[in-house]
Amino acid sequence: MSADATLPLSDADVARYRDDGAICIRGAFALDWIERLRAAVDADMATPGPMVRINTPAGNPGLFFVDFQLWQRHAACRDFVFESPAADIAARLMGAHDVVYYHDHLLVKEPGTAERTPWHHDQPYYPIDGQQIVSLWLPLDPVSRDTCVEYVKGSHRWGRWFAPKFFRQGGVDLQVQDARFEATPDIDAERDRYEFLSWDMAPGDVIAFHALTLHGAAGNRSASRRRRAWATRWCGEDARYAARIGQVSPPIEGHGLKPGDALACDLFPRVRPRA
Ligand SMILES: O=C(O)CCC(=O)C(=O)O
Repeated sequence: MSADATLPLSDADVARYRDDGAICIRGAFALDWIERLRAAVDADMATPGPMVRINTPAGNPGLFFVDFQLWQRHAACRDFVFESPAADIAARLMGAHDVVYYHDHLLVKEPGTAERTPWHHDQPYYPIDGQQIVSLWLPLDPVSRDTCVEYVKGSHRWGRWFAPKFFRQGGVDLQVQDARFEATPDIDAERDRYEFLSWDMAPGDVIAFHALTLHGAAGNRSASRRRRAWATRWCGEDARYAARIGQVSPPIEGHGLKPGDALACDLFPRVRPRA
C-alpha cells in the first residue's frame, strides 16, 4: 500500500508495527476528537450499555469500569469510527484495502484503582481468525508510563495463543478453552526474558497494537488523574469469523455469521473504502 502523506505514519512506523506488534503514534488525533470522546465516555459511565462490567470489588478504592460498543450509542464515537483518520491508520498498518469495524472497548481506571489489567492478548477472546486485526488504544487523559498499557515486544510473532481470562466478582478466572490455547506465561516473574514497550502519552497520541501482542497494565495509583482509555478494534480483508470453544468477549450476538464468513455486516460495518 502506498504512503498517504496526510496520515501521521511513516513507512518506518509501519515496519515497526509489523516487527514489534505495538507502536505509539504521536498527535494522531486532533484535540476536538478527544474532547468529544471525553464527553461521550462520561455520558456512557452515567448511563452504561448492556455489556458494562465493574472490575473493582465493592468497597475497594477507585473504579475499574469497562464497557463496550459506544459507537452504537454515542454520536461522537460513531463519527470517530466513520469520519476520523482511524480507519485509514488501521488500513495502512494492516496492509489492508478493506477495513471492517469490529468493536470498541472502554477501560476507565479512576484515581486510586488497584486492579491490574492482567497479561493477555486479544485474539483468543475474539471469534476471528486472520492476521489483519489492529487495536487503537486511545487515552483521553494524559497517561504516564506507569499507568500506560505495557506490551511484550514482538510477542505477536511467537505463534502462540494464550487462554483468555475473565474478570469475575473482582477476581480473574480461567475458563475451559480450545485445546490449542496455553496458559499465559508469568511475565512479571521473568521480566528479564522480555523487552517491554510503553509510553508517556498526551491526549491525541494513540497506541496501535496487533491482536496477538501480549499486554497488561497496572492500576491507577494516581490520587487525582483519571485514566479514561477507549480502544477501537479494526479488521482487514483476511479476517474471517471463526468458531471458538468457550466464552468470547465481547459477547456480540445477532450478526448471523458462520465460520469462514467475511465479517462485514450491520454489526461489523465496512468503513473502508469510504462510500
Ligand atoms: O487499558 C487497559 O488497561 C488494557 C487495554 C487492553 O487490554 C486492550 O485494549 O486490549
